[in-house]
Amino acid sequence: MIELGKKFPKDFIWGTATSAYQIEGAAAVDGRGPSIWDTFCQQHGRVFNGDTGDVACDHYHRYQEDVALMADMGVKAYRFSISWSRLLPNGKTDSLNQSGVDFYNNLIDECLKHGITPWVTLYHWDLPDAIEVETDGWLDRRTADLFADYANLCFELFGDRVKNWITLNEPWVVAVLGYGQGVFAPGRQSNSEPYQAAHNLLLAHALAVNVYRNKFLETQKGQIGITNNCDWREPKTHSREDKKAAQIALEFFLGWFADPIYLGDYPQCMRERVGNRLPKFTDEEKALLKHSSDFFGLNHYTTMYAAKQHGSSENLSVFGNGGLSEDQGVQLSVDPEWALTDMQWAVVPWGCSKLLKWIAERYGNPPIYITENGCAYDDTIKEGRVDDEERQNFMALYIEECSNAMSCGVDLRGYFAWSLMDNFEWAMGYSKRFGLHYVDFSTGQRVAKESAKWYSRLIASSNVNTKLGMTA
Ligand code: PNW
Repeated sequence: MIELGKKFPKDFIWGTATSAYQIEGAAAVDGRGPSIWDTFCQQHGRVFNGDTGDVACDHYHRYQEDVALMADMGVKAYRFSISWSRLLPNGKTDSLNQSGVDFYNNLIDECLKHGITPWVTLYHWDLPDAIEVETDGWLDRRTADLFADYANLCFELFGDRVKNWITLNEPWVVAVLGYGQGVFAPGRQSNSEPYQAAHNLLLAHALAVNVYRNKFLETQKGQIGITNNCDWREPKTHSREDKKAAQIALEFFLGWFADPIYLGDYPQCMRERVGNRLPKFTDEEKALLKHSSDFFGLNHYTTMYAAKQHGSSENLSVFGNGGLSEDQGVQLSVDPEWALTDMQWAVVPWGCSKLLKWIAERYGNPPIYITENGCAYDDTIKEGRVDDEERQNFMALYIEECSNAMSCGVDLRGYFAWSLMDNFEWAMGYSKRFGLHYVDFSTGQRVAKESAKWYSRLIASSNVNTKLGMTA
């Protein structure tokens, strides 16, 4: 383990990540307006056990304790998100909520006080409900403009101290799970809306970056980018068909969002296969999008086999009825030998290095930050101790593959563990534990799992200057 730490450069950024709706709670406290996740949770049968983010980890009231947990671990960076409707209850800049401003100011200052660099995500899925109602959410181009206004406000309020901005978290999930399968807010099912929503999300990202670069960059001197999620897709066999299927699957997953930013338009295979359900960018929009990310934010969790689909598109696991699997003509599967996490996601560490290399090759070796990686296990606490060996193994193996990719020339600059603590796992409610800290949701008590201690030692060892044998 100590050896593993030494493989990383001293300035490698080790962090932990969370998001607002998953941890803050205080949903109706101090003037916060509802988001689409608040209303989604109210709908019967949407979220496991009827769970909601009303209280969650009560991070809104316990943020000092939570920053202290990170300080104890020695993490260098904390990735969190701002709740748009806590800052702007109706989504628009005429509704500024001073308590929200105070909360994020306090949180940022608390991080800085402990030498922890804030990495702020502007949008982690919690669209103000007022916008959903008024403009039809991400199906509406006006939502992109409202996002840019909100982003502008955040740069103005917090940009003196925040130097690392992430516009959107995982627009793929918003599009596919929110508008394709309907299992996430706003709960719509369609085979065309995901493409429409994705298009407006991409424009929202580009508009916000444009605001930052034109108005704030010169004085604030930060960096801004987007975080996309992608699994690895391994060809199921060596056949040319399956290799092509894996490539198509990756282009539909990551290329959908990264190609417009790095290459100027949607992947060719998407334009061919989706036809007129895929919106087109104007030349002006293409120019706005191209080079609109200073770094490549990547959330990575798992791997599946891809094969050319023969016959009908039934039985397509998580990609079920979104229309997207039909569009790809790809059959996904997992190897029965692969271990599964509590999310039923396969543990395939080598998929991580393969994906990193694929990104480096396709997009010209951009600086990459893994802004999420981690796993859910059914952790239990015994006499104050949470022995989550599986999580330590998972992280050690994935981090080892990060190091392997770096020795092949991939420009990986940081790793953020998902998550700092157990939290509201969206449609799975509180039934899935991703945390490095165990949270007792009836009392709010946090307990460092063994994985948190392990991660802390890893970080400390990577700070050791091997030549001098001294700590940084
Ligand atoms: C990410 N999928 O979500 C999110 O950024 C986090 O908020 C979340 O807690 C974490 O990963 C764990 O789930 C995803 O179905 C949700 O492919 C679903 C998928 C991928 C990522």
